[in-house]
Amino acid sequence: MIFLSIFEIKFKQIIMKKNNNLKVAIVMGSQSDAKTMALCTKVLKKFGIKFETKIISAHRTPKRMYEFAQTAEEEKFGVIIAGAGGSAHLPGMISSLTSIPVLGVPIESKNLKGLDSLLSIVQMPKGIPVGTLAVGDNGAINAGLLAVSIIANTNNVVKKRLKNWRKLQTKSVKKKPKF
Ligand code: RP5
Repeated sequence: MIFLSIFEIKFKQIIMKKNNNLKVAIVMGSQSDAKTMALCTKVLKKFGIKFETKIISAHRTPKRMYEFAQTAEEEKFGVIIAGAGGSAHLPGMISSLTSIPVLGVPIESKNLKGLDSLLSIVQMPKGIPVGTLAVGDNGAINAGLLAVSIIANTNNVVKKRLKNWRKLQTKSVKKKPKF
């Protein structure tokens, strides 16, 4: 029994070591998504997590999307954040090609204010999941934070930073409103 738990601890340490420098990929369908998706990069920088950014469109650059998703694991990405607007199939298509967790950020579109993007991303039929965040800036920031949480599972330094950041956030909320 004791031997087993020592073995389990060692195994966990090995897995942690192997995964403690996983990167995050931030991909977006168009240059026009960059302003929103920049908020993800801000979050990741704050927590000292490595990331790469790319423009990948499911319909305009399908080969690029395929190649990216096929090589994402060997490139040591631990999370993929995909932002897209309109008929936003990018996150779902990427998720269909890799088992790395995919977080979808619905970009606020001009005509439908992002409702089109939200429904396209959130309504994935069972079998291929996409973790869908809120429309626009809130979604981009929370996608960054969720990526931090996922990376924190195998990286104790990041876990500590996340816990501290949450404590500070809680402290910053005033008990009484100002009028
Ligand atoms: C999607 O189409 C992109 O994610 C973007 O949100 C939307 C519009 O793209 P542009 O026409 O601005 O390039 O693929």
